[in-house]
Amino acid sequence: MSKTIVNSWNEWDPLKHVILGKADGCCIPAPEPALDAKVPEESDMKGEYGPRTQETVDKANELLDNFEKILTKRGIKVDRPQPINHNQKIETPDWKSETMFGCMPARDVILTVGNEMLEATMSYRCRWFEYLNYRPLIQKYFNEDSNMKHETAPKPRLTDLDYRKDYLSDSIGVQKRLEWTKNKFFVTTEEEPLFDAADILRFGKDLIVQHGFTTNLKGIDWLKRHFQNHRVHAVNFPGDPYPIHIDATFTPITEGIIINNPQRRLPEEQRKLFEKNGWKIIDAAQPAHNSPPPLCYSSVWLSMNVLVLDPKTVCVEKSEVYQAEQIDKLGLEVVPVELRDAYAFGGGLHCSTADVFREGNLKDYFPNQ
Ligand code: DAV
Repeated sequence: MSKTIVNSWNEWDPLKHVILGKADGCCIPAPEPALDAKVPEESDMKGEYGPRTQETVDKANELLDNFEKILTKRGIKVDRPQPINHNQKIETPDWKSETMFGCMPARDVILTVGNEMLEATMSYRCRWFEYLNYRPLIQKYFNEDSNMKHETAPKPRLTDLDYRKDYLSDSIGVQKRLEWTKNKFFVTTEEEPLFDAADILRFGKDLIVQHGFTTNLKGIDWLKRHFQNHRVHAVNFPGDPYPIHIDATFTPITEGIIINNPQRRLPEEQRKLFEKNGWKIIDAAQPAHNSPPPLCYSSVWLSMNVLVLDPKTVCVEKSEVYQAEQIDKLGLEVVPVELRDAYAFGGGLHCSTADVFREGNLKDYFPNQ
């Protein structure tokens, strides 16, 4: 038997091996239908695209390298992707895109479930080829671990049929957006299965998946059929005008406790699964900032985008003092990690990482369904 390299069933078991993204060559992608729906109307990014400045790349990489050191010191093996040139035109028979995006948020692309690493379909054209940054690592795991499964979801066509034209307007307004997202009228249609890996949280036998801009119901159906030994649950969070990725909205911080964005509460009906099984869903603390850093897609709620190292230890972004205080009061150790100046490259501590190995086996945390 070869060595087990890939094994991770949930978000909180002791982390031993992780992929951490890089900021190299990251581009602000050119306009495209799904992306336009996500960039907030008042954002400083509207209309901008092309490579980010070397100065901001260097700063983000300095912080990411430091994050690597913190993890390594705690005995966690850290692997880094091999960045491809993101600043090049790409195309398929169906579309062209001026640039790609980058390889900082590894979590968006790779979903690890047990011994399997699954490359998500992704839902933006500029991110269609993003898996290539991670292929050297995944190939290595495949070669070294004879039990590891390398899977890739069906590549989507991403034609205009995948996106609702209603979202192309520049002046929808937050009120209308909130109404639409509450009614699950998202930018992506049900043309074909779509999902980003960061819409999925792993709770042993149960996978919790956010239905929103980046993951559609067909994508969730695909996941159900793919993970036949799991129970796959769709959730949605009214109150979020730009619902992409679950990890600034709903975050398990240890077994039994989830922090939920108080502006994006899980609807009553969907809370039952957690409550019936003795899990607590509590409001997350307020973010320490009133606005995101410059040229950043994500909201201030990256405050909740924590990386759990083990059931008693949580990495929290260094400036997020309220979030740190809340986690500390819950009796967990907080490891502060400075990363705010890397947020613009694709997210926070959870986004920038993808699990390779956590101790522990497949367990049923929700026996009462
Ligand atoms: O609140 O902007 C960010 C999630 C990034 N993976 C937000 C969601």
